[in-house]
Amino acid sequence: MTLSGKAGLAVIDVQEDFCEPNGSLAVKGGRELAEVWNDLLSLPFAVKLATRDYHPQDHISFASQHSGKQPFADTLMVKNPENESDDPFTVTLWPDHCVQGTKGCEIIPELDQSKLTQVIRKGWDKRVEAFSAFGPAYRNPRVGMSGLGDSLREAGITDLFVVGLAYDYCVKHTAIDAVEHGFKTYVIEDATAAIDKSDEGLAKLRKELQDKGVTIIDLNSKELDA
Ligand code: VGL
Ligand code: ZN
Repeated sequence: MTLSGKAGLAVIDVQEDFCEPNGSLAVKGGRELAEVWNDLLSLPFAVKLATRDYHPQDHISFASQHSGKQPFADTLMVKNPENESDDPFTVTLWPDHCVQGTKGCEIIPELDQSKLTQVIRKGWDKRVEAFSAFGPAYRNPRVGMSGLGDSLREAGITDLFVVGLAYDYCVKHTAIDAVEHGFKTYVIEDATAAIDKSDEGLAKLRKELQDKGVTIIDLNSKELDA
């Protein structure tokens, strides 16, 4: 295929809080990928979007909002705020991160934002977790959707390439959602970094992505030939 015309690139959550040295939820090896992302942004994708995790201070995913709960160790069952009988989700509780207006919420300066066609904010509804660029995972009814599916379709995009941070959370969920929204979806694995870098963790992640219809490629793959 040729990238031009029908392919979009989604650069997920390349923000200070997901990067060393000061990020509250830093992914090792994240900031070092900036050059790779900038190179990808130079390819002829028709849409080049970045996302920002964009939480209010009292977001439900912060352990600090739940007394006695510890980040990473504890989870919380979260219902669809618009329909208590929709499937609830068990969410991991995190350190406070990507709070609107803070340094941690900023896109890292190493990313060349001048190449972006759009920036999408997610995670702004304090009632729900939202790993995916398309919005939270509730389906009945959908809540807090970003409108990304429609805007990509209107732009004529059929294929979406997903990179950024973190591979095992927001990259994963954006890619799985993109398949559900009908896009031929690729994760460029060497343009992502995971929180859980264990072999077992990565093997499970790859299988889950492939089972859901996501194609895992790398920077040398022919799919990226312009
Ligand atoms: C993310 C955990 C919490 C991510 C966002 O961008 O992968 N992970 N919020
Ligand atoms: Zn978050």
